[in-house]
Amino acid sequence: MSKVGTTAACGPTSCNSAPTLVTSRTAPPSRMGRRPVVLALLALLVTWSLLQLLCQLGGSLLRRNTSQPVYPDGTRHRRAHSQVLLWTQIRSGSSFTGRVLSLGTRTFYSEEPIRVHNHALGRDVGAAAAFLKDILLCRFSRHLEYFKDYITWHFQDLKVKYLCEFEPRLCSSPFTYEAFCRAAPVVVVRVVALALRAFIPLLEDDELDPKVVHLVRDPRGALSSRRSLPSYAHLYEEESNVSAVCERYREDLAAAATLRQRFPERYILVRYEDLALNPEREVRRLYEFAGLPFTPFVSQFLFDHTSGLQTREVKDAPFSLARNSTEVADRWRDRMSYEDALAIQEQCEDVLQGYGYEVFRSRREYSRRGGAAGAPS
Ligand SMILES: *[C@@H]1O[C@H](CO)[C@@H](O)[C@H](O)[C@H]1NC(C)=O
Ligand SMILES: *[C@@H]1O[C@H](CO)[C@@H](O)[C@H](O)[C@H]1NC(C)=O
Ligand SMILES: CC(=O)N[C@H]1CO[C@H](CO)[C@@H](O)[C@@H]1O
Repeated sequence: MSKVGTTAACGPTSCNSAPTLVTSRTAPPSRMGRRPVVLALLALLVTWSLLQLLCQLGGSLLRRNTSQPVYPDGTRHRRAHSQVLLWTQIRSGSSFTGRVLSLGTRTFYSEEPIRVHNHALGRDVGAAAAFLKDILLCRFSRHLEYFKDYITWHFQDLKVKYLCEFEPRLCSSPFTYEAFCRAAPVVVVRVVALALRAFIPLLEDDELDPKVVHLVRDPRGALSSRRSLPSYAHLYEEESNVSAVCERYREDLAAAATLRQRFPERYILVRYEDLALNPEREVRRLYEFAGLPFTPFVSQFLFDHTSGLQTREVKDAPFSLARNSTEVADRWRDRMSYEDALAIQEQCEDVLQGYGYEVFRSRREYSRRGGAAGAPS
């Protein structure tokens, strides 16, 4: 598995997570020290998952027999869990956000494999939606390729990561994953490849109960970050071509308006920059939306990973917001020339305004950093 970590290192949004994994593997002292903690966590997790599963099974059997109208309209059957889709594009902070959403024991975290492993599927919205549905319903055994290539090395969900480090054989079976996934009250899936309109059929599907977290980043920042990726990180033409990128943002903006109107409680917009500037406020909002308890553990995690005070964490933190996140939010302006920014603004101005980002009108404005002065137009 460590071989996978070094070669196929680039996931949809993170190229830095895999090397981290490798580092932690080659550091035996800290692993040894963590063993009792891992065991305890694991025992807790297994017990808790089994209980959840039993409750759900018991609940659904009882309900099926005794009371017919679980749902008043009689068409919807009882769902084992709810689903949260983290809908985003690459280099937009979704590794961090996904990690934050899957901190507690109530979630199970998956990734859509479409961008990296099945890119062509992304062009067929119907087929992609059907595939996503299987992931949302934890049907991993129907997609063994997905399971083998993808899940096993993506350790965003620490619960699964510890489990696999502790007992690799458990992680070689899709059924283990299905059991853990089904036991979790909330399944979180990160979606990177697809335009937001692909979400609409999932909302209309009676077997699902999905919500969408639409995570966006200033396209100038996202493009700047994509341009600084190493060459082995595969970037698709539509992810680096400015006019194509702006078009994707534009389409998503239109889909967002539809979702807001038709399913107001199922859609939330989160901006990378707000997350970086006010991590706790934004994550509280996210947790409430997802129906997850915001615990002191989450709060501590956020502080450790965004305050910039935990220098020890910087080196082995697998996400981009691990430093002083206030500074990270608009660091792209140091890397991108005014001319490059102008070229993007030319194509993206409506999009920037639609998402509430500042459009710079002069070189002076661009180089000025005035905190609150950069108010959305
Ligand atoms: C970007 O895509 C557009 C079509 O969307 C095309 O006309 C243009 O040549 C592309 N630019 C580059 C640099 O490839
Ligand atoms: C983080 O960056 C902001 C903005 O540059 C600064 O005001 C703050 O003091 C920094 N925090 C730490 C802990 O360095
Ligand atoms: C196991 C159990 O409780 N079965 C009951 C299901 O409901 C029918 C009536 O609808 C009963 O006859 C069964 O005993």
